[in-house]
Amino acid sequence: MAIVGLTDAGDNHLPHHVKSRAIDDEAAAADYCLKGVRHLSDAGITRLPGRYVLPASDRPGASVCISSPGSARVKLPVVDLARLRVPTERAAVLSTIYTACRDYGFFQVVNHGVDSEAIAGMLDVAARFFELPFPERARHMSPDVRAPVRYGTSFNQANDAVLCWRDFLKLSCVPTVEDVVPSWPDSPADLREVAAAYAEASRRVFVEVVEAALEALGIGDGEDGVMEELATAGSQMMTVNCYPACPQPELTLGMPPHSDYGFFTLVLQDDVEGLQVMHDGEWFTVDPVPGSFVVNVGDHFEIYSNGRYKSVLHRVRVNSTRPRISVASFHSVGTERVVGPAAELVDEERGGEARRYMDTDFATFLAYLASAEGKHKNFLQSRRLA
Ligand SMILES: O=C(O)CCC(=O)C(=O)O
Repeated sequence: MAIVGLTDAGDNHLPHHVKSRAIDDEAAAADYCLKGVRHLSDAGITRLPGRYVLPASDRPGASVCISSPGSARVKLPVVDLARLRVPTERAAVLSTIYTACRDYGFFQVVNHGVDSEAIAGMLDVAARFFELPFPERARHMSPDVRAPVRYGTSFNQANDAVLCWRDFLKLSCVPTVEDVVPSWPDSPADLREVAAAYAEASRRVFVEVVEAALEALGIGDGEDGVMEELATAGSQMMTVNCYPACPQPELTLGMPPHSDYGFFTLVLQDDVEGLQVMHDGEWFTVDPVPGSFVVNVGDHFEIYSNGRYKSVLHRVRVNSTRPRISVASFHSVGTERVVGPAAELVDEERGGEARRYMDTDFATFLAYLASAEGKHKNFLQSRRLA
C-alpha cells in the first residue's frame, strides 16, 4: 500500500533517501508517512505522496457544493460576551446564540475576556512544539485514546484509508488540568504553563457560553443538573493542530468533513484561513477574526437540545504557502454520563415534543471511533430515532 502510494504520487519528487527506502522497503515507506506531515514537509517534498491523495469526489475543490464549490466565505454570527453580561442586552444576545446554533451550528465569540497575551502565547508555543525535532515529538505518540497526552497525525490514523495533512497534539484536561499537566510535554519549556492557563481560560468561556445557550433553549440549569456538571465536572480535551504548507493542497484536506462529539468546541485559529463549514449544502470558509473563538455545537448538544441546535459538518483545507495552527478545545459532560434529549423538551406530560435521539454514552462513542473512520456524521446518525 505505502509503496503504491508513494510511487503513485511521483516518487521522483521525494528526497532521494525517502525514495530509496520506499523502493527497497515498503514498511519503511509506510512509516515515513506515519511520522506525520511536518516530517514530510521538512523533508522538502514537492509532490503529495499517494497516501494523502483523496479520491476525486472527496477533494476540496470538487465538493458536494452545487454552486461556487469551496470558494465562498462566510461571516459567522458574532456573539459579544460583553453585551451578554449587560442585563438589558442579554435577551438580544441569547437570541443571536439560539439562531446561530439552530441555523449555522457555528458562531464567533468576541469580547470574551481572555487576555490577548494568553491567546498569542498559546499559538506561539503550539508552533514551537511542532518545530521540535521529530524524536522529541514522537515521545508522546500513544495508541491509547484515553492517554492524557497523545501526539499523532492524520484524523483517525488507525483507520484512515487516505491520510490527512495534519499533525496534532492532544492534551486531556480531566479530571482537572492541575492533575494532568505533569504528564503534558515538558518541551518547549513553557508549554505546560502556557497551555494550562489557556485551557482554564477556554473552560471559563465555554461555561459562560453554554450557560447562555441552555438559557436560550429555556432550560436554564437543567432539571438533570447538566449545567452544574458542565461547570464543575465536565470533560475537556484540547487538540493542537498543525497544518504545514502542502505541495498539492487541491488533492487533500487537513481534516475531513466531521462533526464533534461534545457540547461545544472552541477553536482558536491563527490568521491563516482553512476552516470550512457546511451551510445549506455548500462549504464556506470561515474568516479568521483575530483574537476571537470560533464556537461550534457538538453531537451531544444536538442530542440534548433534541435537534434544535445543529452539530454541523466542518473540515479544514490546507494551502501551499502558509502553515496553519489551530487549537480546538472540546467540552462536554463527564465521560460516565449518559446524554439524551433534555426532559424539559421531550416530556410528553408537559406537552413536550417527540424525542428525536436515543441516549448515548462515551463508551459507545469510543467503540464507534475504534470501528469506523469517524468521519461525516455517522455517529450522530446512529443515535437518531426514526
Ligand atoms: O483547525 C481547525 O480550524 C478546526 C479543527 C477541528 O475541526 C477539530 O480539531 O476537530
